[in-house]
Amino acid sequence: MPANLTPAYKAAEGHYRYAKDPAERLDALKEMLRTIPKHKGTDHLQADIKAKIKELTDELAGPKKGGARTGPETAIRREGAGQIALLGPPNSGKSALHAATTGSHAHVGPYPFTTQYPQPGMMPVHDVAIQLVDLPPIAVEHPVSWISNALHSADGCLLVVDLSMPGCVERVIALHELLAERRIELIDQWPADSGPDDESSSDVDLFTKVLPTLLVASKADRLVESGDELAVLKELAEVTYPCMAISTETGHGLDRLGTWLFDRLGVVRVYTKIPGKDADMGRPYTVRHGATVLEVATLVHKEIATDFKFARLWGTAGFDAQQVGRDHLVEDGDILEIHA
Ligand SMILES: Nc1nc2c(ncn2[C@@H]2O[C@H](COP(=O)(O)OP(=O)(O)OP(=O)(O)O)[C@@H](O)[C@H]2O)c(=O)[nH]1
Ligand SMILES: [Mg+2]
Repeated sequence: MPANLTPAYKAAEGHYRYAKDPAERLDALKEMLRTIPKHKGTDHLQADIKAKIKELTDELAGPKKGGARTGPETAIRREGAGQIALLGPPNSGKSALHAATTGSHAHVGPYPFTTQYPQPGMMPVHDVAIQLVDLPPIAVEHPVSWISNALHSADGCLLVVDLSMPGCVERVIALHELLAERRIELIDQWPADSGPDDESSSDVDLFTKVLPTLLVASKADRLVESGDELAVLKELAEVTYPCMAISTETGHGLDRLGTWLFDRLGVVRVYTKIPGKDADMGRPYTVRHGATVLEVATLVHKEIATDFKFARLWGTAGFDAQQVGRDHLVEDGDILEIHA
C-alpha cells in the first residue's frame, strides 16, 4: 500500500468497493484518479486505476466502438442469498448444471463454446435462493474481455470440471493462468471456514478478486474411477479446493450442492414480525454470519434503520421477545420485531 494516500482518495476507494454496478464503479475510479497523490510511490496504483477505467469504459460502451450497445448484459446484478459464478473449461457441464438447479433454459450443447453470455438463475435452498451465474468457458482459444467485470459481485464460484475429458488437467491449469492474468484468484477458504477475527481475504489489493471455490466434478454418471482422476487433478493442478461430484443425468449431488453453498457462505435467515401480529415466516431476509440487527433493519427499509430504537428477538439464543440493540448479532432462524 503506497504511503501518503489522502482521506479524499480513501473515500473514493470506498465508493469503488461498495459501488452497485459498473457505471458507479467507473465514476468511483475516475474520482480515485482525480484524488490520488501524483508521485513515484503511487505509479503502480495509478496505472492499475487507468487500466481498470479503460476496461470498464470498453465494457460499458458495448461490443461495437461508438455504435449502439448490442448484446446481453455482461454484469449480473446480485440477487438472493449469494451470487455464485460457474467457471470451467469448455463443454464441462456448466450450463447443464445451471439448468438442472435453477430451472433456467441455459443452452446445453455437445460441443465447446456453447455459452457466450452470462445467464443468471435462482437455485432454491431451504426457504431462500442462491443466484447461480452461468458463464462462457475460460479457455485460451476464446478470451472473454469482460470476465473480471462479470465476476465483480460474485461471492464464490463453482469450478466445474469433467474429469473424463482428455486434457482436463491442462485445461484447469490454463484456466488458473488466464484468471490470474485478469487478477482473479480462486481460494479454498469459504466465509464460514474462517473464525470471527480472520480477515485474511480482505487484505488483498483492491483490484484482485478473490473467489472462494468449490471444485465440482461433473458427469459423475460417466466416471468409473473418478477417485484416480481427481487425485491426478489435485496433484498436477495443485488444486486444494473442497470437491463434490454431481450428475445432471441422475441428479446425484444436486440437492447437497445447494445446502453446501448455503452453509459455507454463512447464510443467516432472519424473519420479521409486526407488533401484535404473527411473524412472517414466508420470506426471510438474508445476511451473513456476523451481521447485526441494524443490517437486517437496513434491508427492511432505510428509514427503519435510520429511526431504529430497539428490537425484540425470538431466537435460539436468549429468551422470547428479548430486547436487543442495533449491534446485536443475529443468528439463522431469528425472528425480529423492529421498533423505530
Ligand atoms: N453424461 C452426462 N453428460 C452431461 C452431464 N452434464 C452435461 N453433460 C453433457 O456435456 C455436454 C456439455 O454440456 P454443457 O452444459 O453445454 O457444457 P458447458 O460447460 O456449459 O459448455 P460451454 O458453454 O461450451 O463452456 C452436453 O452434451 C451435455 O449433455 C452429466 O451430468 N452427465
Ligand atoms: Mg455453457
